[in-house]
Amino acid sequence: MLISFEGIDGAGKSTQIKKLVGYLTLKGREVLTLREPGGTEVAEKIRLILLESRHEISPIGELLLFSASRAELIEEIIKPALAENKTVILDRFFDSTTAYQGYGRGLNLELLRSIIAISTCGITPDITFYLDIQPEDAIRRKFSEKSLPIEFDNSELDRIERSGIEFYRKVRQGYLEILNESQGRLVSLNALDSPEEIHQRITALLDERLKA
Ligand code: T5A
Repeated sequence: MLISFEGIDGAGKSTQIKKLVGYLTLKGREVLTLREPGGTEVAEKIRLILLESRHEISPIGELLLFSASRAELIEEIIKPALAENKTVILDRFFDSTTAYQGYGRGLNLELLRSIIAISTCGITPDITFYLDIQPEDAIRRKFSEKSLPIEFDNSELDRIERSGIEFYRKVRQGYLEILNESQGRLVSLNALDSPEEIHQRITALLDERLKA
């Protein structure tokens, strides 16, 4: 089974993934968690370029770098893990590309679909949990220890995070479009609920799907 988590930065994906890994492991499943971009030696190097570098990267360059990282992860780790019947949990997958590079940066969605098809070899999650949150709430949560308003040129922010609040509004709108078109693959969760409430909903849904 392939499960992905999506949402804007600070939505609570990593928090939920940790809880879900505990739950599935207790149920006797062999679970592998991976994050994008990253997950292989080459993909981690691409992650550094994408997030940590101070260089300007064009939208199309950004798209191709995220896609190259994904292609490495698919070939080296995801395909073999699925073949061994492992449960793979992804902290972001191709919906992030559609939301961030498509809706956020404004790249052509048809072009994106073709590149996603090439980089994933057509592999699609069985279920995607989308944690919905307004950008302002996500920023407040992520930087709760710091004073507001957060300046987006803050040197502690990564390259994508420095894109600004308007960018994040477009990304969230993109996720809502993806959700509408997903024919049930994406499940929307209110990221403002407590971590435990969200976890209960995720496990209830997964148990239901596994039974079916
Ligand atoms: N990107 C990625 C693209 O542009 N295109 C792509 O194709 C791909 C794959 C990756 C960046 O790359 C971009 C998107 C991203 O900008 P990243 O460093 O991997 O960056 O960052 P994120 O995936 O955004 O991870 P974050 O850690 O920022 O956010 P999470 O994992 O969603 O949030 P989490 O769980 O760390 O929680 C954040 C804070 O909120 C608290 C937590 O304790 C933590 O303090 N929290 C809650 N508080 C209250 N209620 C809840 N329900 C809470 N859940 C968590």
